Amino acid sequence: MTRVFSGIKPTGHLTLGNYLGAMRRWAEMDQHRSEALFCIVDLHALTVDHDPARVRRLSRQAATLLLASGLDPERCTVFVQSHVDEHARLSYLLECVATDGEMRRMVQYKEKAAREQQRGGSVRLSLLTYPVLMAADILAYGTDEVPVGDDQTQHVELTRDLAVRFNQRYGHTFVVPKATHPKVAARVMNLQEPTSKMGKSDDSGPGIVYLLDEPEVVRKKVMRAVTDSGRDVVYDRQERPGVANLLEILAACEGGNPEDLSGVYESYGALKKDTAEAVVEVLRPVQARHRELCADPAYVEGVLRAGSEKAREMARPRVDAAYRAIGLLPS
Ligand code: AQP
Repeated sequence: MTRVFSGIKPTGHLTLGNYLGAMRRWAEMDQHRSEALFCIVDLHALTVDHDPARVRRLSRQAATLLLASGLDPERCTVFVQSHVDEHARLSYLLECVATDGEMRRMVQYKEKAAREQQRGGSVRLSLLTYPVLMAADILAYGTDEVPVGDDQTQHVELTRDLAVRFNQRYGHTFVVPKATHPKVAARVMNLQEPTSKMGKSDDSGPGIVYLLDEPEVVRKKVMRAVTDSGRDVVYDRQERPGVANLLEILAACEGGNPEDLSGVYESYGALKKDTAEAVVEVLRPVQARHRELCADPAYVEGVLRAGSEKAREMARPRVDAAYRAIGLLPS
């Protein structure tokens, strides 16, 4: 059976981008057709300036929202990265396979390091090395597929390179995984800055739809989305990024494709109105289930505890094998 692994970082409140780019597919598709693991990758949240209490809060919220979005613990494993030591154990070995140059080429590192410096902060070493930890997250489980938004493509490519290199040098140990992306909305853009990704750790609130935004807030944000000069509704990501983003969001919510929808609308206003309603409807059941789950935190904790135990059992043999293969004595 295909093995699937993916994760979500508790660095901010989860967004429509996280949902359409990743979470929805995990719930609707991946958990039904594969042996799937979904992880709150909390160690990754420590790579930038962070508040410990906030990371704890966001980790619980992310777990609750993953379940609210339809992940079923009977069908998949939901757990927290820091509860399974194998991730950090394997990460060190992979650091001994990765090169400094390859880490510095990571686009997210360059962007986030620049952002930290602009804010006057220092750049943590873990920001440079975290793609190796991500590779460990994936490789520890013999993962075949990594369902992600397209901002993660480069990191999955690095994971493949490290797996191949390790296997060539030390003997076959890891499955070489591949990234999978949704057909539509693989990169949902910020509504106020449609050439930038809608990211949960961005500061610009009005351009970001959060999964827990009230319907009125969603409507306001979508109705105020930046569109492009011109009047006709055409799907052109280069020339009309604002309209293209709305068409993609609408298509993703309704299950169509953005090119077909572009012919349906005669004004930006009508497109925004339908997009806003489509987003409200997609979020409605997630928010309702989230309210129920918030009333039962012990259930969520139980799911995470059981998930960690299962994940540990799955990861340990492969990580132990990697320790032996690279030349370390068995304990
Ligand atoms: N805008 C997006 N469109 C499509 N997919 C997206 N994903 C994230 N944003 C979009 C996908 O959601 C999954 C989890 O993302 P993450 O937690 O690894 O990272 P993030 O949401 O991108 O947030 P960061 O890194 O904390 O901050 P920013 O946003 O500033 O970079 C992934 O599969 C991701 O592709």
